[in-house]
Amino acid sequence: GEAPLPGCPSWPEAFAARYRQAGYWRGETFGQMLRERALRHGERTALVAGKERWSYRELDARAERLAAGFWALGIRPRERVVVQLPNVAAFYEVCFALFRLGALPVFALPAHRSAEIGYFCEFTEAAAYIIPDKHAGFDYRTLAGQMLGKVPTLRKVIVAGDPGPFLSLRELYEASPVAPPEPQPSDVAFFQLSGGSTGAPKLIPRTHDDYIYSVRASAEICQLDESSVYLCALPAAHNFPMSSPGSLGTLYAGGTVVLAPHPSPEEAFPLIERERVTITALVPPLAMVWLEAAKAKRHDLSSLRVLQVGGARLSTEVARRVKPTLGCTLQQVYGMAEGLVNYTRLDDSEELIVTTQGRPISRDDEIRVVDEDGHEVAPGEVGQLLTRGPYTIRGYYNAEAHNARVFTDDGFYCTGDLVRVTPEGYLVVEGRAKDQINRGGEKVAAEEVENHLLAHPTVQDAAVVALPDAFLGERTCAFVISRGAPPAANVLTAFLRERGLAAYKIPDRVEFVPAFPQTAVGKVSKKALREALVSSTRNTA
Ligand code: J2J
Repeated sequence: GEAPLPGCPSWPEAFAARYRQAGYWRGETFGQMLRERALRHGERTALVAGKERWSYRELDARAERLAAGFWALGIRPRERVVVQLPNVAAFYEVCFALFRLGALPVFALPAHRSAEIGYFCEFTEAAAYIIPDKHAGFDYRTLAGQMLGKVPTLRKVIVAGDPGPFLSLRELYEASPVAPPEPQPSDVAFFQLSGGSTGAPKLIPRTHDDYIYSVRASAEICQLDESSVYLCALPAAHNFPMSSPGSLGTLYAGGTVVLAPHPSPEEAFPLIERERVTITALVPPLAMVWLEAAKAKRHDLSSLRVLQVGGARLSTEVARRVKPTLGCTLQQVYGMAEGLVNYTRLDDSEELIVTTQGRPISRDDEIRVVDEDGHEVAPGEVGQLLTRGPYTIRGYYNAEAHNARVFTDDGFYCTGDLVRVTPEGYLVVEGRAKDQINRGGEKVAAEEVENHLLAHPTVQDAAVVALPDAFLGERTCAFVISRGAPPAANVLTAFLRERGLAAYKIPDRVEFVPAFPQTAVGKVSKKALREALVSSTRNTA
């Protein structure tokens, strides 16, 4: 085969050989997988989205023609394509077309704006950007116009919908069929985004081999088969609804993926009733909203067998309500776009299901729980989780210095999560050692927001911390030391919005302070800031 993509650390040959030998990596690509499913399940429904219902044959045929269309446009294997689509059928034809061509999607979220998209386009030297026309009141074509003006590598903007001045996805179907060269199973297939804790988001290179393994094994753990109907209510491009087992796991198993345009009960419950949905995935705040709404019993949700909850810590109290209220099995999912995914198993005891975040997919997921000096803690003690395995990356894309910090010399990924391991070998997430806020499953890197705040002339220094919240788990609070008289808080939040920062990263609260508390070594003590906030909130409540 060809040399690996530059800037993408890979597994040492001895590990790769072991993972193949053990049958994890089976030498399959996503392009081949869909083709094979189309042969096997031709007329079964692969996808339901709005008025669209695509059979496996149709999805495969569309991906094939679109791959030819991308090729005719001049998009070549290994070129990066920023894909920012909401939960629409086009997302999947675009993905599979790029997979088949070996061009590499960079999976942006619909909430991202010019700050994030500009960064992804520039950092990956993207050749194309694929968007909806409008979604949730935002016109992505305006954003695309700005990107074309500032990213020299960007040659094409492709719109799923009314193209305005750009190319429409539909036009690409008209290219004459060609069979572009197909990628190798060991090639990088796409980039996922890291939740991150540093100034710039990191890109996660996932190969066909490693991702298909995680998808296949996840589908088995969740007992998916041809009769499974998966409701994709979270943003389709996120790693959780994409692969744990998500829509790709459902397609792997020959089931049906139903797309919800929005995860609210108003949108999702009628779909569950109409399509007889058997499994879906939520973040904890949504699970709480669903449990409340289900009490009204306005919809028949009896087809639902599994409710997966993950992305942030689910409280034991809420976890206990799932089975009595929805009549289905709860499955806790603790995963990360970098790789490792843990599941409670469907036949686990209720106690394990409600009190733990599950155990790894693979026997070859290696787990180490270490203290601040990197020494393994005693069994059952809390420490940082390090992991290595057949679907966990060995490094981020083009990030040598950062990789040296968050991967050990022997290739373990330092998750930044504080966990303990139960006697049964299940993980419980106890906290975090990384500078990140987990806002109801949406990850905010403190430093990224701080850097944007520092660009404002009145901001001398900024520290972003998590504020405990009953609904989201955490909200963001920005502590700011101002130069001279502090501006109004909404001047700063408006400034961040103008800089094109995604809405979920805008601080929920801004507090002006004369100085930051410091640690013994003279760094900003975020712990002391958090504590000050909690006690002042208590005082004002
Ligand atoms: C506590 N924290 C959790 C959980 C993730 C499946 C499920 C989730 C993700 C995901 C994913 C948690 N309890 N159950 O990619 O395939 C926090 C941890 C973790 C970080 C990863 C998947 N589940 N977390 O959330 O890349 O801090 O992936 O390191 O977005 O979310 O975030 P992300």
